[in-house]
Amino acid sequence: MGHLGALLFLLGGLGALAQICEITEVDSTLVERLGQRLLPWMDRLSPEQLNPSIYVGLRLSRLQAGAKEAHYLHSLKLSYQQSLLRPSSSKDGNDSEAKPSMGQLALYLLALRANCEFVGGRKGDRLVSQLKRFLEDEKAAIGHNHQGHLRTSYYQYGLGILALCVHQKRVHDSVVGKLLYAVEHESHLLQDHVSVDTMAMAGLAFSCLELSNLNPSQRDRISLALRRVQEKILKAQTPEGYFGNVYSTPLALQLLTGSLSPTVELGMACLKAKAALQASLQHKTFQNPLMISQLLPVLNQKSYVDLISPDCQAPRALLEPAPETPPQAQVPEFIDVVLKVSGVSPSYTHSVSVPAGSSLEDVLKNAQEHGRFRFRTQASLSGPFLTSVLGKKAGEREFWQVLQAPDTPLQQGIADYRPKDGETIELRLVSW
Ligand code: B12
Repeated sequence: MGHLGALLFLLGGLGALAQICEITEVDSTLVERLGQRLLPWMDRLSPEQLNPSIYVGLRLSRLQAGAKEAHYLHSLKLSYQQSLLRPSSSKDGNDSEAKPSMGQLALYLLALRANCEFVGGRKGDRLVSQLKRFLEDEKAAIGHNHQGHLRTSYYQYGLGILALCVHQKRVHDSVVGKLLYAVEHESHLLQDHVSVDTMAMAGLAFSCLELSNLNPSQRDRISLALRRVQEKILKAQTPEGYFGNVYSTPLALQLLTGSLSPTVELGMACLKAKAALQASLQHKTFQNPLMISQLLPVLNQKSYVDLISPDCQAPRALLEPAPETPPQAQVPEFIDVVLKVSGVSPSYTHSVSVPAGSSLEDVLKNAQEHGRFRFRTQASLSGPFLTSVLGKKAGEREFWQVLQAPDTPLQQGIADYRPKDGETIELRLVSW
């Protein structure tokens, strides 16, 4: 067991293990810097750019954005109510604005709860019915034999159940049953890079159901599934200490923090994860606002499950905008990046020259401007999602995977990843 194990064993005896997954000693300037990175996003109020996850993350943190925050929630309410409650095909035939997905509606409901509101009234009830309908449709898509495919994902399915749960809205046992089955049999949840995130989200939904006792006849099955999720996440710990990868670690820690069955093994794993995460904060690994929004609650010892009874009076420090860094007047250094596309014919390989520090999206734009390369993206809460390359659109259950050649999938999207000189980036059409 070693010294560390012995210490944890002792702490366990003292009942202190439950807090061992909590991150308490992070430098407050590092946390503040994370919060500051969210501020510019709070000025982007177009329906495409509004992101309820940012609001949730901030409210569960120890930081606040002053008047901006209330204004942001107001914009979220206007946008989500308008698009969700508008009939599917408006009279003017202009229905080009996509309606929020199941997961986006769920995040919106979490945002309301983060402001200590319960959905209610006629409009609120319609949103709840809509989310329940989404879940019922997905349940039907999975089918009796559990072999069918969801239109969204188990991640969004879990998010939907969690959002209804924190509003104390009961969903049918059969809806919860599909998520339980998926965790019990797990094959559907194990899609490489997304499995820990999905497991964690399912676990957060189960934690909420367990605490709220909304589905009493499934109580034992829920507790067992929760333990199973915890075990799977612990097994997915990398040698560096991350659960899955650095970006799934915040959600995993949200789940483990609230664990009702702390063990020595859990304590050791969390200590390692905390150290790894703290090192990554020093290295500015968290730039994406969605990722920051999932991390901030963890740095405040909170999780989405705390939205069952949020503390809206807790003191939070006011965020000041980050001081502007003066633009550098140097002549930019150029780098060469090789862009390779497989899965299309004729195949495509081309070298692109861009200023050092450019994002992969800049590389793609440059290739498009100067050659036959073509690409399209769709806005999402994580940023621009690559949907089509060289005229080939990813079909159902397919996506354009982004890799560093020869075979390493990137852990960031095209807007965030900054290739280095001489690197080869491959875009590969794959099924999931
Ligand atoms: C499900 C999922 C996928 C599915 C999405 C399709 C589906 N079945 O729904 C698939 C497998 C296709 C996928 C692909 C990718 N993913 Co993914 N994905 C997720 C997951 C688990 C849930 C997303 C979700 O539903 N959110 C909730 C809804 C309400 O939000 P949304 O914005 O409406 O959801 C859409 C976007 O998230 C988009 N999407 C999914 N992944 C990514 C990644 C990026 C960078 C972008 C811009 C968009 C995007 O698909 C969702 C459905 O339409 C998250 C986990 C997490 N912690 O957030 C990872 C996550 C967002 N993905 C990630 C990554 C890295 C990718 C890839 C870049 C991997 C790669 N090397 O190719 C690709 C995207 C490439 C591209 N074409 O642009 C990282 C992002 C980390 C970061 N730094 O931002 C996450 C956090 C996983 C992780 N721990 O590494 N993903």
